[in-house]
Amino acid sequence: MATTTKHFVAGEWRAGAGASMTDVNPTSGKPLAEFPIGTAEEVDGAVRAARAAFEGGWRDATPNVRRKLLLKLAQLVADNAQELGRIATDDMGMPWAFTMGEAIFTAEYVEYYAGWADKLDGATIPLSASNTLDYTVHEPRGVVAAIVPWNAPLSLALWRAAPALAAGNAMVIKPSELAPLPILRLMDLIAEAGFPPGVVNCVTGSGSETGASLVDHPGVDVVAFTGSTTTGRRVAEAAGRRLIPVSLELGGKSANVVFADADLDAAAVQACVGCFVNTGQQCIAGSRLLVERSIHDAFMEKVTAFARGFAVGDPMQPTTQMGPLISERQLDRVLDFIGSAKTDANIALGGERLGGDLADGYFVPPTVVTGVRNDMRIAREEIFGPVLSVIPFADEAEAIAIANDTDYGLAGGVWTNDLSRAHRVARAIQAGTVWVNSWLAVNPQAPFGGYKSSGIGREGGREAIDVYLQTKNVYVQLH
Ligand code: TXE
Repeated sequence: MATTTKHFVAGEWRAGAGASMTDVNPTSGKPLAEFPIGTAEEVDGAVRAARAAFEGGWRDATPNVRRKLLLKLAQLVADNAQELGRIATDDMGMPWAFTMGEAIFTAEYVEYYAGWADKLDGATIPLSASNTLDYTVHEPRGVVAAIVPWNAPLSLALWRAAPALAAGNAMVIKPSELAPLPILRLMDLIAEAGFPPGVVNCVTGSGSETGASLVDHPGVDVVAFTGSTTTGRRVAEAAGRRLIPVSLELGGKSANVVFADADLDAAAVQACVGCFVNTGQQCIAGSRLLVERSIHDAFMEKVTAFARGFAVGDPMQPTTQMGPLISERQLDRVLDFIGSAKTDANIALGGERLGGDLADGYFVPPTVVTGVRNDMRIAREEIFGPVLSVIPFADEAEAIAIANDTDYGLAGGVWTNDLSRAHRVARAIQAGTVWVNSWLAVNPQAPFGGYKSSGIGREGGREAIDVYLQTKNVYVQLH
């Protein structure tokens, strides 16, 4: 009998009042838990709890109090990395070795933003008017709604929560209906760290009911959303109606460009890792591999040889490198994309659902599709699966044109040993992150976010805090 989870509101666990949904383990296809679908009334209760906490003292908590609480939380997340990792692996299928690492890495994000809590200083501004003192202060906005996806639930929740809390806001988090459990465990750690009741609340449920109620709630002052571009547009429309700021981290279709003069062994490894990690379910997947025509065949031999060696299987095993897709729906979607390429391109590796011991889960192996044109569906839409679309190019100009011929602009990569070309191409790629001779690196200190339809705003670095703050200018007439 699967356990039934609760909402976390005003520092206490509250049973759901409405219907529930089943959370499924994607490795076994078996139910893991029942979780309540937060109703509009429950969302209202959570937003009111956040507002009460904000106005009842949290807004005025001194920066060093916020810093210490965040440092405590970072420590708890790191100390509980094994358990948090196991919960995430059961819930969404990323291998345990990686979900544990994700928890430890995410603790560093929280530490980093703890450091910002007491450094959000304003300015004194010299005016042309004499006898006037002018200064600015940055104030928290109030209640932040954070809508979180399933592909890295813990880190994507804390990438939002850490800067929002460092800035002095209260929040309501809505986890994805596909992987709510790591975030519910995080609520225990938030309480244990000592955050006052109501500062962080969590309401589970569907996007159409719970998520939409939260985004539309008049008590929400900022919406921070990570998810698909389609839903991101809906969220931005709702925020636009209420004229509140929104930060959107959306999808991608990133191009990884490999020139003939690159270190081809390193490029082949990273082309695979950058696309297949987390079963391709990452916004920064290097899902379009652009290869200079003169080295195409030799390079693709290296890529397919490495991809073939990926250990796919039970994500709780320490040697597993790739687990299942998140759901049966995602499995069907990925197979449909692969099917769409079968007539016009060449499936060089993978392409079929895995059976045998893995037949109950949603497993697809690393899949390499060669001979792809950039106008094909697999090259244009975000697949969110382990599918690498390989597109040949003749020269630098063509590579840049193909890389930028997309609605998305989250990331890009360039592999070359020519220093000038590396910088030229990095400058030309229209994306929020460009990796040179690497792929996948993200860091708390560095901004991360999208150009074009990949989003608005940045996570990481000082910039991530701005959306959670508003600036007040104070004029003081001196006599
Ligand atoms: O995403 P959704 P889904 C992409 C990826 C994937 C596809 C679908 O291509 O295959 O999106 O995934 C909440 N108002 N990414 O359906 O719908 C929802 O409950 C408010 C890329 O899971 O965008 C969940 O909490 N909230 C991405 C969150 O939005 C709503 C990560 C994301 O769900 C809502 C995830 C509404 N109207 C998917 N509708 C990335 N950038 O990494 C849904 N939600």
